[in-house]
Amino acid sequence: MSLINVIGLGYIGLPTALMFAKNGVEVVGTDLNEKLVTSLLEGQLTFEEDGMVELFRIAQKNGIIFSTKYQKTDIYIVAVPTPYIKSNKKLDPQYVIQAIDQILDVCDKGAIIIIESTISPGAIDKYVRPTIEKKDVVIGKDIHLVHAPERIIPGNMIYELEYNARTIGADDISIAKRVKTLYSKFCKAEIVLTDIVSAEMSKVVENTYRDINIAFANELAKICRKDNMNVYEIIRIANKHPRVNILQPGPGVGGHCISVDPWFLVGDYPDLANLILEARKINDSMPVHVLDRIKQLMKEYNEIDISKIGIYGLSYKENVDDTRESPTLQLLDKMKDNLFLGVKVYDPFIREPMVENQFMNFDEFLNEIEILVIMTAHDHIKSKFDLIENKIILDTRNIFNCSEVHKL
Ligand code: SAJ
Repeated sequence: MSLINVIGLGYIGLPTALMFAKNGVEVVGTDLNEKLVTSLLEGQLTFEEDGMVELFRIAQKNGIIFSTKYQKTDIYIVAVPTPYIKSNKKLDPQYVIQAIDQILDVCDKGAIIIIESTISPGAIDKYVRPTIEKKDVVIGKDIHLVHAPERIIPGNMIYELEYNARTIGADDISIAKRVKTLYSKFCKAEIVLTDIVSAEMSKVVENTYRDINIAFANELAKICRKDNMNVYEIIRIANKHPRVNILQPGPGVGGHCISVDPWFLVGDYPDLANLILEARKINDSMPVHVLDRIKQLMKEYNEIDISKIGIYGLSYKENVDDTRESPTLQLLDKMKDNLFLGVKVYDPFIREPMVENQFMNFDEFLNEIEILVIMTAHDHIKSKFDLIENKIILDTRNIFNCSEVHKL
């Protein structure tokens, strides 16, 4: 098996590179960020994830290399960021295009470029093929294109790398089969082969489906709040129906996937993507709903001082240190707009200061507050009820099941 060069060592590229290295593949991980590469070369991981430390040690033992340079080889895996452009909601393909350009400068003839980053349907046709053709490189002969979108979930990435089904989209079935053999080195689940556009679209559809489902749960939460119904009880009962599976309401949808991918469809199909847009709006409205709930509680408890509000959880979901698109950051922005100044913040996973009045010690944080707003369901808080029960608690994640705790 030849060397593979993984381009982009972030949340997806790094664990993928380590997994290949663990399973006997010769791997070079490349990232343009020198600080990141230096840190990996010194044996320091760049983010926390269950099982990563052990996986990293094994990959190091097996000789994984990290570099800022693209390698001359015949298999590339591209896992670079694919943000959306805020003004028109379309995919921003600049990092993918840069990666392709640099691969073409060094690759062997007949190389396979596998794009793992999530991209909008048609992005390979629109941006990647022209980038290649501009260099007089013939796709299907000098270079082969594959889209193999990842599906792993932060917090359970290492397990899911092995056990999630995968999709491989290629122009040519024989190339798809070669890439399937490669991923079968660690992937024990089904690997579906298809064309490139179907792979692009199915990935975006999966995350959009979840966004819409969560939006439904969030809308139900607002309806139930209006007439004092228990949304969690109602969803629990409805989900007993064999063909119903409603997700959970929450303070908003964060992360780099579910809150981003649906925008690709809205951006490319503005006249058609109505339900998708509405779901995005509902989920994006949840931090404001949380703020309204805080205001209600302040009234109910006789105008508690704003500086006595404590926000627990900065990351976008439980047990991770990832704050991308976090509902808490959106809530803090809304609070600032509403002159909610002096609000205290704590997250056991965030050890560097990133917002104002952020505490690094849980007890000191608790000493300063009267209202505790739980934004993230870290395991850390679940065992701490005895420490917080004297606070006014707004539990936006439905962790605590008792009548004194307030909900969305
Ligand atoms: N959320 C809710 N209610 C729910 C479930 C989630 O409010 O019932 C919120 C979470 O708190 C979070 C956001 O939605 O803020 C997204 O969280 P998530 O756990 O659903 O998904 P991500 O963004 O961490 O990862 C997803 C994964 N998708 C799932 O279907 C679980 C993963 O499989 C994808 O690979 C990843 O997106 C991606 O890269 O696309």
